[in-house]
Amino acid sequence: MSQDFFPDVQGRIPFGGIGSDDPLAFKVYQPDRFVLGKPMEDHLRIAVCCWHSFNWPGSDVFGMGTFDRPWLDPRLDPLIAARAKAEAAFEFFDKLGVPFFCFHDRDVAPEGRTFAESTTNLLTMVDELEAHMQRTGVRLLWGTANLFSHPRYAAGAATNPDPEVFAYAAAQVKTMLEVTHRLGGSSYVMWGGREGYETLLNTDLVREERQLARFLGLVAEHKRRIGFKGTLLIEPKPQEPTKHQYDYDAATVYGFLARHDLEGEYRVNLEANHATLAGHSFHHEVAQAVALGIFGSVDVNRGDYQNGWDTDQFPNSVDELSLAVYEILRAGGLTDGGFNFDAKLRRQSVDRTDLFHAHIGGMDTLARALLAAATMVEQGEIERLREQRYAGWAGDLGKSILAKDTLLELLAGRVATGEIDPSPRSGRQELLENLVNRAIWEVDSATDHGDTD
Ligand code: XLS
Ligand code: NI
Ligand code: NI
Repeated sequence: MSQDFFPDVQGRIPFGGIGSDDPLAFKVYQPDRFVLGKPMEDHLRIAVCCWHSFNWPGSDVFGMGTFDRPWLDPRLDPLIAARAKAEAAFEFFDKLGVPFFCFHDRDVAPEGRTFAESTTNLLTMVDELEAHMQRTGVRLLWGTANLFSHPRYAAGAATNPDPEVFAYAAAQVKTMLEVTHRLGGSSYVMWGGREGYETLLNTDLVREERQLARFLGLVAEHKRRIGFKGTLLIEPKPQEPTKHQYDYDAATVYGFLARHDLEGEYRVNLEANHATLAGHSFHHEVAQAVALGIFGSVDVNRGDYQNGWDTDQFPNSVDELSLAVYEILRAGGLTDGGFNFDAKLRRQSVDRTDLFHAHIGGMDTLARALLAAATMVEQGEIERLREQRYAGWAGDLGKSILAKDTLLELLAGRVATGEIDPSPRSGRQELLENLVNRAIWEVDSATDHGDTD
């Protein structure tokens, strides 16, 4: 089959520059443009996700699918449909020019009547994916198992009250981890969509925590057994579909890992809209994960400030993303992580070409954010002010406190004599915010002039 599923786009989406009025050209994203010593493409490691973009028909809780997706036609034989879906997806990746994709087992292959049949379907499709990957050069950023759609997982996977469900989920993750390894994935993601509760009245928190820790331990052990060198990632989310999810946010995940001796085994895959659902900014989640040493990868999207659910929209705010990208650059940049578009179209975006508009806009937003963040790093003023703010800790008093060379009594004595008498200093927040805006606006004028250094 070599159907042209996206006939409106012939060949690769070109770089048009900020002055271009071609809606199907990048305005800022230029994969080979050098930023802080490496190509933009390697900074951002952009991935397209298979679930929202290829496996979702545009349905919501009130209505059926709206999208024009011939590969999702329920009248097709499931494996023929899966093949067409893979063709469409790789045609899209290739035309868009992204280096990576991500998928769940069930996004690419239909669930069979038995576990064995599901696995056979998956492995059949993995052969196809492998061929597409070789043909196009598109690589796997991460793989994951869908442990939330099937009715068996209604009460959770690892945290299910029934150990048989735990075992079933374990079998599914084992298979998908091996598939990810075989396809050369950079990492493997665990999103515990239903690892939480609907009501505390039927929930044993102590047991469920122990089960989840055991599950994560088994996965880490299997990773070593098969020699998979990629990173295991936990994707925090506070709720939805459950009322409460155990992997609430980065700090909660870190506490859980530390409590269960799993530190060093897992990092986090942070999603922008999950941060806002947890009552944080995305900037906070990234900075917190970096501070805890568990930052791994990003699911990039945005929420709607008037809605309380995961609207998973494509990102379009350079102001917000610049701050998150700045934290990532400060931490040394992405290593095996990436920016995966875990984002979906609106239900009225029924044309197949809308998928291009969404990704082009998201990639340009990310690229602009990268340039702004790189300017902040290069100018160094924000870091200088941050360091200056803590300068006292490099002096004798600060050092002796941290070195545990002091006692409350000694400190109190020095304060009592008036030797220590602190005076308030400006936190300079407005100045810092102006520096951020200046970096963003500088990018504006640089791209206006077609400056490519
Ligand atoms: C859902 C999650 C999910 C994970 C992968 O909210 O973001 O899409 O990224 O299972
Ligand atoms: Ni996600
Ligand atoms: Ni999400």
